Amino acid sequence: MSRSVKRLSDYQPPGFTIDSTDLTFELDATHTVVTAVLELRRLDPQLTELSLDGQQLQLLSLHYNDKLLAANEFDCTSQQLRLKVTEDTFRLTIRTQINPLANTALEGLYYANGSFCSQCEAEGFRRITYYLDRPDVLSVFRTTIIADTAHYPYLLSNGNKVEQRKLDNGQTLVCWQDPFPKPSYLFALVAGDFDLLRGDYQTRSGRMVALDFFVEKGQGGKAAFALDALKRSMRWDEQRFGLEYDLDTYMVVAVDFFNMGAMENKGLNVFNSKYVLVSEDTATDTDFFNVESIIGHEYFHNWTGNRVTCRDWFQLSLKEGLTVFRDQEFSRDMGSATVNRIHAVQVIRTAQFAEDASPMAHPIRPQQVMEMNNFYTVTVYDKGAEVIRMLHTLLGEAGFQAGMRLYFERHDGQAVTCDDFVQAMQDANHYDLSAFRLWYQQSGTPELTMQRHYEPQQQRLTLRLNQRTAATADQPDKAALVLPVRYQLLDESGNKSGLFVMQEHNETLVFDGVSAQALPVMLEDFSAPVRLKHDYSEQELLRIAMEASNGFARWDALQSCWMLWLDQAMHQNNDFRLPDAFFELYQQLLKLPLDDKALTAELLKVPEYHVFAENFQQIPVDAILSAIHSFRQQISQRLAPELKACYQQHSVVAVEYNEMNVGIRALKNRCLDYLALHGQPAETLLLQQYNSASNMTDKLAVLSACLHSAHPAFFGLMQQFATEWQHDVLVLDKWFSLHAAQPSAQVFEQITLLCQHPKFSWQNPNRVRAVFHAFAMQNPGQFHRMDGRGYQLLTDTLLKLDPINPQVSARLVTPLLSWQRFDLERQALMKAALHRLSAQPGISDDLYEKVSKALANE
Ligand code: B3K
Ligand code: ZN
Repeated sequence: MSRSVKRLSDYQPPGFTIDSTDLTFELDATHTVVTAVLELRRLDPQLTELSLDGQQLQLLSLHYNDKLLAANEFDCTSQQLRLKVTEDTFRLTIRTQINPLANTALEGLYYANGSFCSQCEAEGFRRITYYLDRPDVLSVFRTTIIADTAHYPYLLSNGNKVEQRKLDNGQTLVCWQDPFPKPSYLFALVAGDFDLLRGDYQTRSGRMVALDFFVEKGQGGKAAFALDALKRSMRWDEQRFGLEYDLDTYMVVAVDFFNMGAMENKGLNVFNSKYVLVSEDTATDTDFFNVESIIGHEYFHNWTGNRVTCRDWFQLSLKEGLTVFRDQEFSRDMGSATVNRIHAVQVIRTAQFAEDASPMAHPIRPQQVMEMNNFYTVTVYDKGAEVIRMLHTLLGEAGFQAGMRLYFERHDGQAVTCDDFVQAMQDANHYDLSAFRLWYQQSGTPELTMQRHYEPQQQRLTLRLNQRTAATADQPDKAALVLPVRYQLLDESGNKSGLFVMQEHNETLVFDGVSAQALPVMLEDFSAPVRLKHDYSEQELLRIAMEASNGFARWDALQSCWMLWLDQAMHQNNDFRLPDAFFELYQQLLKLPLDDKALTAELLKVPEYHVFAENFQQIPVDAILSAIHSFRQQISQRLAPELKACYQQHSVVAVEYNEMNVGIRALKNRCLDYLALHGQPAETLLLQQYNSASNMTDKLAVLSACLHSAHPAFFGLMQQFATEWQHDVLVLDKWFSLHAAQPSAQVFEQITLLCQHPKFSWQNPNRVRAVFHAFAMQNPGQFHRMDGRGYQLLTDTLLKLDPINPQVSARLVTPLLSWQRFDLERQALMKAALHRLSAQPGISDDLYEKVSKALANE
């Protein structure tokens, strides 16, 4: 195993490039032969040796121009193919053999569920043929696929189909040509038998684009929403960013075996079927939301990622941060803007802040990497999107769009860096962004402290702001960052709002002519990804929650209240009672919900474990869980009549997925979640909703309400659900997850049973995640058990999974890495688990990189 670390500072431009890549695949599940004809060109005349990347390839033959090379004329190791080169331009013909069926890592070309599928980002192409497998080598691809017609009627690759013919031996040959030069990570190949759902789209310049969705046989009807979402994405990108699609066909294939959500291969997106196939009876509103947002995300990559790509993998946020920003803006325009922002902020405050505080801390542009797949992180993606959002805040929509135009004008067809992007923003706006660039280099979560000082004589309010970023595992020293701080001053004499751009460690913001009651609401809409420490009292926070015009500010003030109350609950041994003013606020929301019902449902929610946990350096697991339990009990008891009335008022909703229906369902099901705590009397309500539900959102809401309230109806309903849905694996995944989140020791036997379920498969990432991600992330009580059983279960799982699929195992290990954040007993147990992993011979680079970092400062 290589175990070598690559550094951004070692970047060297490529010495050779590949002008054209002509690939022929003779497909066979276990013996696929790939013939690659590469036209190479030497860029650095000093170089006399060419080195191509390769992994797990069997070389059959190698030609230099027309000459077959003998084994002693090149050097072929498991990672590389090296040969001496004398000419400036030459052709290599490389024949390799691969075994797609044995490829359970699902990286490169793999065979699963009767189809061939590929995943090349980040470095999977080298598992297909020897190549310059790096994003700054752009080549024009032509791909010929030959396969058995009966089994694989559809043979797909990037670009336009230029040839299709039947061969004599029952095989078909199809040839694709992609006119846009692209790096190898955007290559894709799919072969199989599918249902095909077709649509079309007329671009604003009048070109017709064929939209083809390939999905599992019999599932075609479930792709209609995704097809529509694609059309909405195409329209939106034209209207908001002025960007139009560039090929004649846009294909989406949905497959069951996939390591992540989806992949933006040029003209041929591959999706996890979970993010394409939805219908009201099988998918929840959240599933619908995710389909639309991921369809949008992959589509938006066509410009931000494909037309302009990354110079090297350290620049990943160039395409991911920007494309997440774009998909968030798209979702915001499609649904409740406030709730969308709340959800995005929650990802930052839980998962991203946790990553910053972990041994895996890294800036949005990492400086060193062992396994690139480990850096498709919430930091690179979501914090990356926050950095783009800050640029948008500083420059405004018009300035930002001017920057985007200049970026494409300068760099269309190129592989560039994050600096190139910021430079385009800077030059288009004549705005000095030199200090801002630190966001790309510095990891960690800044803490912004605000102290108020009021002088009654002068009617002057002074805010003293201080920013400080604590050392992270990867970087000891931190400097001051540029923080755009949006604020609103709530004052009887009228509200003022504005933007304050903080640059130094300490700055002051002065408001004149304001009353003693004036209340500054800082960091509105989470205008910078920081932790805000303020000195508000409970009363003031509740005032913001009731009076602020901005829905996000109201929600955020309530979040701060919950932290105060958790603190009090912990100090009062759970004798703590939530204040009357809080109940009044909830009462009002239940009686008179806001127009935005989804926001009302968010306001009525007690934060989850992870939200509370992220506010502690050392996480008091048990205290948090028992406080959450007590808060929920108090709400359900004290507000029973209001909850019931609100539930009943909103119980009839049309099934269709749209903003209004989604909001009503969210509100109704929030009430149900509290009502389920009423034990036996709630049973009728629960069964009634379950049995009359016309959609999966309402059905699943009953199951999860039963789960949260440990309601005895849970097991009966789960059985009923399993019988109803045993044929549909995507629905069954929800059932797996609910079982794995069960907050009692029974969960261990249950998980053993789940793994023996006929539909469970260790090879399928969705199944594995449904069980074990749910267990490790949604079952904190059992995962963090003091007897170590939870950690042990996860470790056993990782040891079994790592040889099968390292990408999935390296993702699942995350909760064990942060052992330093727990009490000493748990620390010892978690470290023991990590040692078991690191002692395992042959552990993957993926897992090794994370485990070794976690154990580095033991
Ligand atoms: N670019 C892909 C992610 C590839 C992950 C490689 N391990 C999906 C996306 O961000 O759109
Ligand atoms: Zn992406």
